[in-house]
Amino acid sequence: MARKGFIFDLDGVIVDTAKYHYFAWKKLAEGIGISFTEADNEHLKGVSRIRSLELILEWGNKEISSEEFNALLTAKNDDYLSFVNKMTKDEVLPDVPRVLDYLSDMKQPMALGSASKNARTILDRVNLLNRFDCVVDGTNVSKAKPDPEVFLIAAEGLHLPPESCIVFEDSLAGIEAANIANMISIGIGDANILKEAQFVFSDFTKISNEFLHQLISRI
Ligand code: B16
Ligand code: MG
Repeated sequence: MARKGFIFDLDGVIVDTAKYHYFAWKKLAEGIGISFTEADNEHLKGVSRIRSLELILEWGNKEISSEEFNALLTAKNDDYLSFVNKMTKDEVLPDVPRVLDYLSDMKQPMALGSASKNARTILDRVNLLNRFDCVVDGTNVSKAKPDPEVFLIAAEGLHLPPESCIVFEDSLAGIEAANIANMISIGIGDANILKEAQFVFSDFTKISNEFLHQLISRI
C-alpha cells in the first residue's frame, strides 16, 4: 500500500473553534468601541492572533500602544481558553473520527497543520493529540498561510515529499498554501468560496472511504 501524508487543519476542519474565537474577539472589540459581527469573524479564519488584532484595529480606525496591544492579546486568549477548557470530544466534527480511523487502518501518516498556538491544548481536550504523527502549529511557524511553511514543515515531519501530501483546509488562505506547496488541496466548506481547491466537500460525512482509498493509491 502506498504511503501518503494526510495533513489536517484544526479550526473548521477537526473542530469548530471559530465560534469561540468569535465570542472572544467580539468582547475585545466592543470593549474598545469597535463593532464586530460574525461576518467580520469570517475574515479572521486561519489568520494568526496578532494579525487578527491588527485587522480589527484597522477596521475600527484605532491606534493603540504596543503595551495595550499585548494586553489585549493576552485578554483575548484567556477568554478563548476559558471556552476551550470546557470542550469535550463530542465537539469533534462529524465523521472526523471515522476518517482518522480509516487512514490509521491503512497505515497512512497523519499530521496537523494549524495557525493556532493553542492547537495541542485543543487536541488534548478532544482526545485526539495521540492520533497525529506530527503536530505543526502556530508555535512552529514564522510565516502565515497562504505561505506554505506550515504544510512544508508537516511534510518534512512525516518524511514525505510535498507531492505525496494531501491537505484538508477550510480557509481560502490554507487552500492557497497547499496549492503553492504542490500538495493535493481538499476544501472543507463552501465550493463557491473554496474555488481554488482541487476537491471540495461540505464536511467529512461526504468523504467516503473509497475516495480516501483513491487518494492513497494515486501516483
Ligand atoms: P490562536 P487554524 C486558526 O486556526 C484560526 O482559524 C484563527 O481564527 C486563529 O486566529 C488562529 O488559528 C490563531 O489561533 O489564537 O489559538 O493562536 O484554522 O489554522 O487551525
Ligand atoms: Mg481552519
